[in-house]
Amino acid sequence: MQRTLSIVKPDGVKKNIIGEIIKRYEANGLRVAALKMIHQTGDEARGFYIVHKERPFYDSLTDFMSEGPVVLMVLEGDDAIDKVRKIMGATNPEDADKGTIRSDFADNIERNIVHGSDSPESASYEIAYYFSHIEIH
Ligand code: 3AN
Repeated sequence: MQRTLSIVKPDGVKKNIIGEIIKRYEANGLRVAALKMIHQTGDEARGFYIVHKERPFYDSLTDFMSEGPVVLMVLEGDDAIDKVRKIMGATNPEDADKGTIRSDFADNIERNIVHGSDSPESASYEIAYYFSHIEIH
């Protein structure tokens, strides 16, 4: 059993596909262990993406992540981290396999609909960033 953090980003919320995204996770054997919607500040988004602070897209990415509400969820299941990344598809939707969330819905490499933790270490940091232990079931 493994846990990972997934986010429906502001573009996914605007496109009204929260349910479609959760449905794909559940259909692939993942269980929603925690769920909430927040509209975070720029500082909160910058803290979440602190590992990218030297990257050229850091300001633009964190502006985007705070432009509107996001849906945060903890997903649990066998191999949850890799499973979520396969269901999302490649970071750049042009490279994403057909049938993945990003191939089906994303506009570009930045506005790419969903986030998923990329390692057990980042999953631990990211889950604890948004959820307290009493919110995870
Ligand atoms: P992933 O979300 O697929 O793990 P990361 O961790 O490399 O991708 O990047 C974090 C986020 O930063 C991406 N989800 C995307 O929104 C944005 N991003 C990544 N690379 C670029 C880029 N070259 N230009 C603009 N935004 C980017």
